[in-house]
Amino acid sequence: MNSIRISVAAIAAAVVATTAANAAPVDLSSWIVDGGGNWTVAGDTSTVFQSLNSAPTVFHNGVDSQGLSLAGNITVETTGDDDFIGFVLGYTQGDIAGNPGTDYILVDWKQGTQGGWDKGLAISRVTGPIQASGTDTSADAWDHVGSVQLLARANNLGNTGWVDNTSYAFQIDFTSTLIRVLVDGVLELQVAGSFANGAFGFYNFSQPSVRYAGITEDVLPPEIPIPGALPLMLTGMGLASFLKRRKRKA
Ligand SMILES: [Ca+2]
Ligand SMILES: [Ca+2]
Repeated sequence: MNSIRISVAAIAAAVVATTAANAAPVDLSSWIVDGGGNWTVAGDTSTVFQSLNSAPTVFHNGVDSQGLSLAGNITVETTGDDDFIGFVLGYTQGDIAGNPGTDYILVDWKQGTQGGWDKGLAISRVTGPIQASGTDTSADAWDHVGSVQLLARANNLGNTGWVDNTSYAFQIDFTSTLIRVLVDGVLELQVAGSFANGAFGFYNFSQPSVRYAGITEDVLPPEIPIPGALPLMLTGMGLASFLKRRKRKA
């Protein structure tokens, strides 16, 4: 059995100031395609567009990215589909097909409820292959079963789909012990645990016309100063004792 311990801190939605003062534009021309998507980097090299209603596909930086914060805007530029957009963290080329030891984090956002999955933004851990056709509504990556283990749904957008032709500002903080996802400056996901290192990437499944624009990268401080960094088990008991400790301290 894998001994990784993952927990979710039930932090109320909070507006967190982004620390983008030193953020640098990311050159996406060196990023790597995995899976069946068609990713085209724009002339400014910090924007990329994925055009196909494809099998699971990733576009990633190919380097260990813990200690970094990635930010930018994500927009679906069509009214014609309602499927998955998102991100991967700790990714290795070939993980879609299931490398030995596959272990990465998937942040995905579905516009519409369909098949065995409800609309909304969620975070999951992937430990095996997720190959499937672009329309397979019973795939592991669609229903979040088998190789894909749901960890949590987002604080506010957990049951809310993305909107057509609407840009969302995202920020993703990735360390060995903590992952945070902010959308439009609001903390949506915060998961503490022990995470494998690997690449930052973008993810689409069965969703065409997705643009990631103005991508920047920043170096995180050594310790992210928030209480969610405590290692807790993902159980009601772990969460209850965490909240109790917080209460006693308060
Ligand atoms: Ca669909
Ligand atoms: Ca689709």
